[in-house]
Amino acid sequence: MSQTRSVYEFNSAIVREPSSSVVNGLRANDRGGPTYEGVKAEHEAYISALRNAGVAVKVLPPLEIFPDSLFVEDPALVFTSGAILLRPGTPSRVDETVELIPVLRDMFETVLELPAPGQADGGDIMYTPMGVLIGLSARTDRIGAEALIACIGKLGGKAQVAETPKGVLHFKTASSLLDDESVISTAALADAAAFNGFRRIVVPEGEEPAANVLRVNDVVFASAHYPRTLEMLDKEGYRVVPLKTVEIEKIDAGLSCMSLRWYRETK
Ligand code: CIR
Repeated sequence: MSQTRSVYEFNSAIVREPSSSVVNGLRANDRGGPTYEGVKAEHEAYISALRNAGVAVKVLPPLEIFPDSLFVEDPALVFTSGAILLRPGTPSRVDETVELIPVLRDMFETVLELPAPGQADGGDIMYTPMGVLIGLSARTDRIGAEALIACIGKLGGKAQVAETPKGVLHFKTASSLLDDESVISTAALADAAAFNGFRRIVVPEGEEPAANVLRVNDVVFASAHYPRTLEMLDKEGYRVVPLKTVEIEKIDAGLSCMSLRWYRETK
């Protein structure tokens, strides 16, 4: 996994189309479910943004029996050197991994499996130039995190455990990598030891969901409806691509959740 390119340089991605069952997606607080049409529109704009950023996107078909399966980031983890099938930490999502096995075997020479009994969701995992951070959460337990560190080691990488703030679904719900030196997070993660050595940008109070941005090559995808965060990122010199996330936020999702991303080496 030793590489000279940035961890946010991607030329390949996998996404999965939302199914009409997305209206029943998991949520911690019910503020009314999303509409299928609304999610679909946000998903289509996201695919276009990935393509505009120079990424080849493989679009998988919808899976009616898995309402949350468009959040393809959670059941697997991908690197240039191989893929890891995770063990999602919530019962209704566990078998999403099965659906990904043939896809990943087709696209990667090496596909590892996180061993039982640990659990880990991709939403808790952040690539950084200093190694991979694995946030412990209600979805990712310590056994899963330790087993994942071993899997990442087999692919030539290193990883360490971090803490996810209480009441937050995933580590990356509250933080994201912006560039090789900088992270953006909510105030709850602003002093996190995991980010020692990084420049830290904190989203304004009231705009917490805006901490889930997605750096892809030269651009930063950010939620379109958090004006103070958008202005901050713009002032910091980032090329921001604002994307609507109103519907997916109703089921606790953000911009990183909707893809698996990696740099595929051509032989
Ligand atoms: C879930 O609770 O699993 C979905 N409703 C949201 C998943 C969001 N995924 C992510 O942040 N990586």
